[in-house]
Amino acid sequence: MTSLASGTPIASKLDMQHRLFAELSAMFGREVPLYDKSLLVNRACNATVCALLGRIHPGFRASDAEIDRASGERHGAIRIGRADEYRWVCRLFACFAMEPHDFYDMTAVGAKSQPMIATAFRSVVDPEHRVFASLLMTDYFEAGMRGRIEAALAGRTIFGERARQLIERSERNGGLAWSEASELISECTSRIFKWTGEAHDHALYRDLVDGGFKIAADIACFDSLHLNHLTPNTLCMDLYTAAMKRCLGEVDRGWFESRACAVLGRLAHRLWADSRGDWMLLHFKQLSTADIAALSRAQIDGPEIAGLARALADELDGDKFSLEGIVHAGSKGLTEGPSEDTPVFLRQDAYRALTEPVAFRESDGSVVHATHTARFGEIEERFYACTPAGRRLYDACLLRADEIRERDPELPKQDPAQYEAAYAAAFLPFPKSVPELVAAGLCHARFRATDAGIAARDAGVELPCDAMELVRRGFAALEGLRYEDFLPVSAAGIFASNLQQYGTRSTASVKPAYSRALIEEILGKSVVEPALVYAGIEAETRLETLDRLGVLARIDAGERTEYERRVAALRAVLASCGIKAG
Ligand code: OOG
Ligand code: NI
Repeated sequence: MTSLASGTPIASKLDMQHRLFAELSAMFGREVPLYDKSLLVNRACNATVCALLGRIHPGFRASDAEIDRASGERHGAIRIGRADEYRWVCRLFACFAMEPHDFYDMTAVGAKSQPMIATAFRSVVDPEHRVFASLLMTDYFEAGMRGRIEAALAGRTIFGERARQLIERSERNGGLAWSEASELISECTSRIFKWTGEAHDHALYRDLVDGGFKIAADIACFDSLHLNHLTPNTLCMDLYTAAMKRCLGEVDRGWFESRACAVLGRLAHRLWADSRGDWMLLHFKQLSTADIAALSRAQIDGPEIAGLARALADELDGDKFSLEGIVHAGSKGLTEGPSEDTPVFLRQDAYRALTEPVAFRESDGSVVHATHTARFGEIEERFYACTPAGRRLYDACLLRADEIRERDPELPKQDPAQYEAAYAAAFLPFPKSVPELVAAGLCHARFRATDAGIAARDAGVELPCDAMELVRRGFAALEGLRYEDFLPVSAAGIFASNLQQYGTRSTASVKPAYSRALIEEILGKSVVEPALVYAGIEAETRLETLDRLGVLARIDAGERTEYERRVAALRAVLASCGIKAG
């Protein structure tokens, strides 16, 4: 452990990150009671999935701490008003080992456009939490409105003196002592990201909302970077969304039980067929391949599944889950992302934005009591990272899936089974298992030599030099890389869909164009290209595996050069973030 000049140990930035997110989650739970309830619902659903796993793998038991970890928050979203604030946010997250990843231009997504550009802060090599941080582009607006927004933002101070001092100290010393880290976390939860229920300039607020710019209103008239949402992780999206519908009073108990039975039955079937344990490896980071290979397997029958569904329904009927007295706008009822059977990128769902009271302080000293609708509750389930070819195929499938929704917007409600089948049909071109996805060049994986492979090499067996052939014959193994970023394109859709409002159009005389270079200039830092990281990890582990199995010298020279180029690109990214390779 490294220490400061005083000899005090430096806090691990990753540990600080876990603490920050635990405390943000506690803060958000106090601010938004429905979020707190949704965490309970999610935990109950994840515990049910773990119980199912325990039946299928009789040796498997998840401890309370493991269920907590699997159920925790995975991302948050904040919206920022000024470029200087954006740079401070970047410097703040760097104290928690979170670097900007990817450039999202929300102004250029057709009808879903918003006056925002964005990046996501997360750690490069050990991502657990992430924050989607967008910046309002005031030059998207005509001069008059632009001036009003900038004036409303000019007076605010998001980062106080102490927060800035701590960030600078962390930069100077390479980290903070725990006492300082705790202070910085408390700056985050008591000021920077705290919801105050106070705003200013109600006239501007109304004009922005009436003009369709609800997101700009959520930024320009407030004095903190309040969290828009925090998104926990589910082990089974369809079970969670059914449970939330039940708790929000949208469906009756009979509907819930039959849906839970169907969903758990489908999952049981998948887990049963998954002899390599890919699903468990993806959903439980703490489990190793050896742990999973050691698990025994048992059949589970219909009545047992019905029993699990009934027990969950009983639990959700308890007082703890009662939403009585909590105002809400219902669930969105549409899951974004790939179909249920296609394990790429991530799936997300949400409950709709809540209408909350806000007091507007006016310049003449008066107070206007009004409401604000922006904060919503999301949930996510993460799958595998796509290659560029996988991404193109995803985009093409999504286009077809969107057509199904547009053709008949009522279908998901009227005939969920038919809608699900049609949505899944749109994603048929995707194979559904990790080895097939990797073999088709659609998803990334990490490779390793197996004991059998090493024994064969030692025995002088002539091994093939194709990595997938080595996997097929058991000399190597692969593990899909989890996707750690945001849903392509649909981030903009997420802004819109939770507000029940579609996109915006620039009112500037010439719509400005925004670029990665611009966001890097604002941040004072280069933005990590996640595609290089996924491809680099895959290339590095492919080369290592082939080398360990003694076949590296036999692979095609062009292929080898390409993998080495990808490894060099990964190293360059890591070096630019101050991370040592290896
Ligand atoms: C951010 C929207 C993006 C996601 O999950 O894609 C996002 C926002 O609404 O501010 O959080
Ligand atoms: Ni989100």
